Amino acid sequence: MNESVSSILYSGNAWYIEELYEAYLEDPRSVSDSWQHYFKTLQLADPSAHQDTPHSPIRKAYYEAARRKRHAAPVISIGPDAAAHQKQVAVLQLINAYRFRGHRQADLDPLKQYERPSVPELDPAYHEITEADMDTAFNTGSLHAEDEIPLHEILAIIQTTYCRSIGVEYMHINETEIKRWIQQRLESCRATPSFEKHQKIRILERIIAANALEEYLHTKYVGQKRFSLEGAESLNPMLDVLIQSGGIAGIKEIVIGMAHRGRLNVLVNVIGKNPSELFDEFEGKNVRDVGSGDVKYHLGYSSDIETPGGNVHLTLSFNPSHLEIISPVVEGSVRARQERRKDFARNQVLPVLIHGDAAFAGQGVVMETLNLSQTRGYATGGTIHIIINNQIGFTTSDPLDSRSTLYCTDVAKMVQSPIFHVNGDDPEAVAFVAQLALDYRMEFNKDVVIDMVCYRKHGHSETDEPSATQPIMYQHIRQHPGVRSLYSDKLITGGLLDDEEVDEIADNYVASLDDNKRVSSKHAQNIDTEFHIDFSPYVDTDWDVPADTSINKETVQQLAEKITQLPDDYQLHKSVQRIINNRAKMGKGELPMDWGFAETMAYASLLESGYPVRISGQDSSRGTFFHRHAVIHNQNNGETWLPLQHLSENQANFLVINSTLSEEAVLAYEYGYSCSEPESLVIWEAQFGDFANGAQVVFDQFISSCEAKWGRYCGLVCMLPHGYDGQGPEHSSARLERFLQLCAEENMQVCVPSTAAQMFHMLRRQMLRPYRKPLIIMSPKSLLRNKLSASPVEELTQGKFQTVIGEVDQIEPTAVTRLLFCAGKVYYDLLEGRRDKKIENIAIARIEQLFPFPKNEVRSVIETYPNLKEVVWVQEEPKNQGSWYYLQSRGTLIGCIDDHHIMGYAGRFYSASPAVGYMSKHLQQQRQLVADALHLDKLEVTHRRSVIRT
Ligand SMILES: Cc1ncc(C[n+]2csc(CCOP(=O)(O)OP(=O)(O)O)c2C)c(N)n1
Repeated sequence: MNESVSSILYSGNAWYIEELYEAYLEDPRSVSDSWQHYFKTLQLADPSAHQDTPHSPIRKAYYEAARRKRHAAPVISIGPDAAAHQKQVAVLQLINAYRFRGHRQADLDPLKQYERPSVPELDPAYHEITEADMDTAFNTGSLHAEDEIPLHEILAIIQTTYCRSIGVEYMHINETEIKRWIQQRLESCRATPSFEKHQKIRILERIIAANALEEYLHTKYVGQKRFSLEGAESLNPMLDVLIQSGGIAGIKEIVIGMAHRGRLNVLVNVIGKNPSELFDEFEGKNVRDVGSGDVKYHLGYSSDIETPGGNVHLTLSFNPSHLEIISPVVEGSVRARQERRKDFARNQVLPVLIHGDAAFAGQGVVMETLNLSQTRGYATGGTIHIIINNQIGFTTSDPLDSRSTLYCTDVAKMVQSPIFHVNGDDPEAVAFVAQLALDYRMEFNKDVVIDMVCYRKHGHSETDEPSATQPIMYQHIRQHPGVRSLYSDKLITGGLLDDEEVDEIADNYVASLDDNKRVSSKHAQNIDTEFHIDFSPYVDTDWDVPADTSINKETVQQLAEKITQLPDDYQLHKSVQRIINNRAKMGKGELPMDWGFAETMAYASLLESGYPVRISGQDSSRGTFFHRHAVIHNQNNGETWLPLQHLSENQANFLVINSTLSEEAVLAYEYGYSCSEPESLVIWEAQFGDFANGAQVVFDQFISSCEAKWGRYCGLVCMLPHGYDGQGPEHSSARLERFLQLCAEENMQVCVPSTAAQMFHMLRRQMLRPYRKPLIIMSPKSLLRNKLSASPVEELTQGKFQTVIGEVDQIEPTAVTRLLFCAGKVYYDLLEGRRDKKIENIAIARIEQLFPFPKNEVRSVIETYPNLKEVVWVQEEPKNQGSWYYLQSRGTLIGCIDDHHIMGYAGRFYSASPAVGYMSKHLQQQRQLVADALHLDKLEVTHRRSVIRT
């Protein structure tokens, strides 16, 4: 191979070579001899090269479509002179090098702390181009210039485009069409915006407002934390572009997620919170009458803003301090809003996520959220990510410490996102990039990143001293005039405004703050409430508000038929066929109904009543334990069928999703979804309950506390498979104790259903009651196949969810001296043990809802037994886990027993690990705890007895 050809065959040039190859295939003479020779040998050497070339019909169609869309770029023409051709190739390589790596030499840092790195490929000499070539005219390829211009002009164009205030990474994108689109947008204007006077003044106004608010708060509330935006004021004009241009592009709602930095500023200056509300919060007044409340920089807000394209509803999500966890929450909320609007193109509701540089690079949930972005169950049509890259995370500013990547944004390349780095000191470039990112998102429905490089004027908060750890950086910052002054000067020098006019903008703004006037863009007057989320039916309702969850016999039969009907010629796997056959029998009452049937019937009946159902989790469509089969696979051709989508014409939407292998982002997403859609049954299912620990932050910071902190309601259901089957430490416990510890103030429900019918009624109750609180279910595993837990089909037509199930056998109440309470599958071990040994003085009751604790029901069970001496809690979990500690707290079991009762415990002993790893040991422990509970002294005691009395 010719050396100069081989030297450019590095992967970065693949796109360029692809183009040459395409030209070669169309007309071999259109490329130079050396390339002809090379392509010929390539084809001879590797016949498979043909498979993925434009010869393949798919590729050909793709190229043709791309070519049609592309602007009229001339095909590279290479004349007969080989040396000239080589030079031309070198020039094209140089142009391409700027597309790939120009960002490395872009002017991005307002603090100008570092020398811009030298990048060999950006040096003409690297491509064997000499000074003498500079005046020679070359073909520019597609640089939006005349066909042939002198090389020094080409160089000026590519440097202007790629190395000024905007540094672009986009050549990592696989799709040529997308690369071309970005290239066209950048190169056609040399990445140099030309705003009109009124647009520039609007940008300036937003910068002055951003800056003036911080100064106002600084003087009025001395020493109070506000996580100032100073140094990053260009964020506000950027958001202004997204909102105003978003409105023009047809966006109706924007949901914003952001952390602490600049949040107060965005709330007041962008979303339009009344300044007086913020001032009240600074003064510590309890302005929002919600439970325990939250600090001001975590609060959300909504408003409607006028744009030339109509009103845009803005929502800033409530979020905790835990960095980045708001990202999937926003995505879930956006998806719910899109579905409410039937916005299946996903172009009416836009997610905007504002990140810190350290958090974006450091928090794993960022990657998990990006991984959701193009999946069927989670896509939101593309998110605009904005990084407030102040080049520091608390005290960590050295990239050697804060990340392993060149840029803080590199993780976004995993979804082929283009990345626009932009200097925050150039607000026009910032506004240009915002428009470009928005257009990109609307065109391709994919994620896009704006990395606004800026600085942080003060410490992490205003009470923090930054120069102790960043002395040099803060020397630069102290000398920096600030973007407000830089941009004012620019407009004054350009003759657009004079000093007085600039001062007037600032004075008017401060006067508005003094007068408590709204300072954001114009608020909309005629607000369309059609798509507003209405939680009013659920305010101040109680968990025990009655709900008729039964369905009549005809409905049972009709639904059972529908969920077992399949299209003709549908070949099922034989195990699935058996399950479907059994479901048909269950519907007719010929078989007791199992959990899979009962659950499916709950969904079917809710769908028929107009409640959409959305279930997500790992392998949820089949069910980890092979019990659900919400998606049926045709064994002949792989087609799928979802019976629950074929109930009737007017049914609500059913969606079941095999989620990505994430807990944190997926659970947060479902939380966000359910908070925005109270009329949908939203279920997240863990594969095994303990994997929910990867999402603990979501339980702690959102699910259990969103109402107390922010007054937000959420009806999310979490199914956490739980139960001791001898599968070892990692698959036994959903860590029930943690959920019970989080329970207070009726914040959520924790239930352990023990029969199929209970599952049915519990799921229906979740929607039919006017009550929206999270429901945590310790869901079954081996119990799914336990015949004793199956229910007669009549239980669907009568009854309701029972928070406590009392004794089911014929036990004479006066004979009972010991009452066992338990939850979940251990009940069946106790029942069998007692029946087996014909014990008559022990009654067994199940507490199916552990929180809110059903005191009255528990007490009435206790009162059934006049000669009762002992109330014993029986659990499979070790003593330091499960419910035992919780049940000793006031308001629970201990509060229900009388003075003359002894309260005892039968269960596993204290343990560091949730369960043992050996089946034999598990069985031995299980026998022992049942023996302890049933007082079977004959049983050999092989480990320390675990009955205690308090
Ligand atoms: C998960 C999590 N870890 C740690 C913190 C504490 N913390 C708050 S802000 C911050 C630095 C964030 O840096 P960056 O993302 O760059 O944003 P900046 O504050 O610089 O705007 C840290 C470590 C937190 N809030 N959440």
